[in-house]
Amino acid sequence: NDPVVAIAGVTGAVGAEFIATMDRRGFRVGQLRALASARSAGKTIDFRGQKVVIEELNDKSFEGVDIALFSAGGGIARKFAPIAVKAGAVVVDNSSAFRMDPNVPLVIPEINASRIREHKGIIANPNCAAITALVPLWPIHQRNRIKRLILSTYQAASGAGAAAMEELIESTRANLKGEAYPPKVMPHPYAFNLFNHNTAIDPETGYNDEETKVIKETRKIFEDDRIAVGVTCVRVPVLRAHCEAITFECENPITEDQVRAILSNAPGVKIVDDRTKNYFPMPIDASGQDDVMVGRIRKDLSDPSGHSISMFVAADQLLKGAALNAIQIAELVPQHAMA
Ligand code: 11C
Repeated sequence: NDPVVAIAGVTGAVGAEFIATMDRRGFRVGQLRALASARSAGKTIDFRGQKVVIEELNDKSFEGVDIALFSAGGGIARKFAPIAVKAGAVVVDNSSAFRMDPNVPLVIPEINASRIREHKGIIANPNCAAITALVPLWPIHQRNRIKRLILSTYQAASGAGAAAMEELIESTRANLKGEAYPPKVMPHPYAFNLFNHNTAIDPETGYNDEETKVIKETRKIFEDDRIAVGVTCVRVPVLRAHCEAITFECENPITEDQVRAILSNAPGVKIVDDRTKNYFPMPIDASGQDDVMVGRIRKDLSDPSGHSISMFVAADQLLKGAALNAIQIAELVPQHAMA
């Protein structure tokens, strides 16, 4: 009796990775309901050797559904996730719509899988920039509380969707041919350029929305309201893996060897830190991989007290940043275990 699984947003970049990740992990699916906007209705997707016809997402889409995976943006989630819950489904939502709702668990399974059982129908998948930083920081935080965190992101096109990935490829091609390419999806030219994350800036704080999400989500996931977080989020011309330069200050002294020892056993983390070969985490290596790669682990020389470490991380935005984390959550809901 395998669960009936719906995917809302099946034609997007994350939707495609839901399908691939379910396949690769042997995620049990009795029946797949592929949901998207009217534009895609009637087309098909391949799932385990079968063609599945895409249906338009509507009020009736979730009847009989056990698990609904949403990657369709905040507006769609706000409208349809409550309908799915009412129909009896457990929703794992990738958008930011419900993340800060106190009744909604915000879950990275390596950190707080136990929160899943408190759900009231919706479980939120965190922001990808938050997931990328927090997977390796959590095991350190547990042993030696991180009281201050400063991170700068180098975010890939995939975080802005399949159309942004396309824009990166097409604008790079146009540039190399000496042709003009007016940006369509991104606010600025993307080829051979980088810019402030393409979300609104809070006029008072000067922080963009992505930065504000990382700050709030870190505190919720770590269940630590006192952690001081400073973030700068930047979009770079990379296709699908986010990188981050991270510096953190712990309550007690910490050495780079201690960090290496902790991270060498940490779930979801792979150390890539070869100083002799100048080989460290790169988006090209992180793409298609499940683990968050961590390297450049070193003492933060701006803190002579020895409480601070700097490091550089990379993770596939579409996998651990989105589809993989959501499927890991779905694997742990009773509807998957017991259907
Ligand atoms: C990006 N992290 O790379 C974003 C995409 O809050 O889930 C997803 C935004 C979110 O642009």
